Amino acid sequence: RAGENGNGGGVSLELPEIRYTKLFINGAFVDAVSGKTFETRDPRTGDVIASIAEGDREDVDLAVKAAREAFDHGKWPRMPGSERGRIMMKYADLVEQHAEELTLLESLDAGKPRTVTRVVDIGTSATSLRYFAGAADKIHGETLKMSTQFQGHTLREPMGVAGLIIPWNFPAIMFFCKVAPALAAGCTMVVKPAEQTPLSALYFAHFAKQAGVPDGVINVITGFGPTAGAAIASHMDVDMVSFTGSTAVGRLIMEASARSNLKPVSLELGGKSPLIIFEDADVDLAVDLSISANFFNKGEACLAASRVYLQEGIYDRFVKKLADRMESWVVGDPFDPRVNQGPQVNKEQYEKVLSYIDHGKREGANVLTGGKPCGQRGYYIEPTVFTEVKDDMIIAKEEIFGPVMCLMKFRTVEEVIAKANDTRYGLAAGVVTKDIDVANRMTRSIRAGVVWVNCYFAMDADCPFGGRKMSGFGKDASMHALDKFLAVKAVVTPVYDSPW
Ligand code: TXE
Repeated sequence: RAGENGNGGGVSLELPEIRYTKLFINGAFVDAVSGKTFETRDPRTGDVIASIAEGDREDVDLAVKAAREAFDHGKWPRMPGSERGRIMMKYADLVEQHAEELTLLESLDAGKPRTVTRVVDIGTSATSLRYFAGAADKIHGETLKMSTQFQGHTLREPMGVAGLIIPWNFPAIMFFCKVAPALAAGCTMVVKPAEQTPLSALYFAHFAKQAGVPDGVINVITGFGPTAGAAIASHMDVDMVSFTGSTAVGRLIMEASARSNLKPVSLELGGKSPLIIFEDADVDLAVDLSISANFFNKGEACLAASRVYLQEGIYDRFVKKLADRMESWVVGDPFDPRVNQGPQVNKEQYEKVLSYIDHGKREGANVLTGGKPCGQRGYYIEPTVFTEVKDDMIIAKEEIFGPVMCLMKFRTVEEVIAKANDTRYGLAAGVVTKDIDVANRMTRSIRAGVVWVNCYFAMDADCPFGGRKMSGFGKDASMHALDKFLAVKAVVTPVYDSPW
């Protein structure tokens, strides 16, 4: 039950030894030039897990130099794609062989339920590597007939040195979402994991080397955003940046690009996605989807559907069933297999979510479930459902990034289309209905990167992922992600005496 087990870590188990805590530059683990370190903490307790090297501008310079050398003169961009693919397959095998250890690390650092982490976070990482490994030898151009005097073809060449800046909510998935297509394309890279969750990226760097990825191709700089992250975004020798994080920092990344070398950027930012439930929906399915769309990963998901719109005729039935279902939802230590929801990632996020819950109460929304922190220690929050939410309340407009669901009513299809699109974001949406005509109308009308019908969070390596409007632009996953890391070059030659 919500709150009952939010006790800040009662499960004892053998935690893995933290083996990698330094920057990874040119194939070696090294201290930061400044010698500084920062602490990564266990969200169950707030206690320190390990001290990690704190990279800054000088370290980024060294990493970019190594990546530049590996790109300009190294083997990786020049080897046959099939060979890159073979090494990437080996890399995926290593991730899978160490899945248990990686699962513990990721669950510990990010406060994720261990059983889910094994399948979702670590499982998906290996899948993503294999997907792009298979693409590495299928990078084709086009032939261009042009006029009778000329013919052309296009080459798709690796972009160069990629800067990959990663958030803390899915550290492993986001690492491979960006690293795997960059590797397949033949790029070299400097990766900056989030300061809240630096552990898994350093292990992934180690496995890359073991798999045979040459030195300098993957460099990992742990450290903070305004220092290490900003140094990557403004670096004159970084050829592109792929970023996932907040909309505010996305803006800084574009500014840094504009002020430095105009590097292309792709941004995967925040969201305030709608889940729209029509009267004819299967109410059990609708309740299940609303729970996973809001409470999966304790709501720390850019795709979370924190605006749930219910057609009038289903509202009361839905609310009753949802309240019943939440009775068996367990918040607590993510290492306990019965637990559905772990702690928020850190104190800052915990306080941010609680302040949104306070806003909701003050603005007059009704608390159906939750509404409070839970447990004695750590960053646990009860899964919170607000009813009677009005469109202009702060909780209905801003990204909360925590376990908070807002329920709102609507009458007609036209009305809900307008409400769904009345947001600065455009990341995802869900529609629950048995009526194919309504479903088709909704999928065509909603301005978002993905619209799920009778499902939510259905993701795949082959399914493009990325938003519109202030949710950013550019795709992760799918062949569209590979395209980001490739530059198209047209090559033209004259043709004399063509018979055509
Ligand atoms: O994100 P930041 P924060 C949203 C979510 C969350 C809020 C704040 O609403 O509550 O953002 O989270 C690096 N130049 N999302 O503050 O700061 C930073 O070190 C370059 C949604 O943690 O955007 C980290 O590696 N890089 C999101 C990464 O950016 C900088 C996931 C993300 O951190 C930088 C995370 C700078 N000036 C938060 N400043 C999603 N789309 O899933 C920070 N960083």
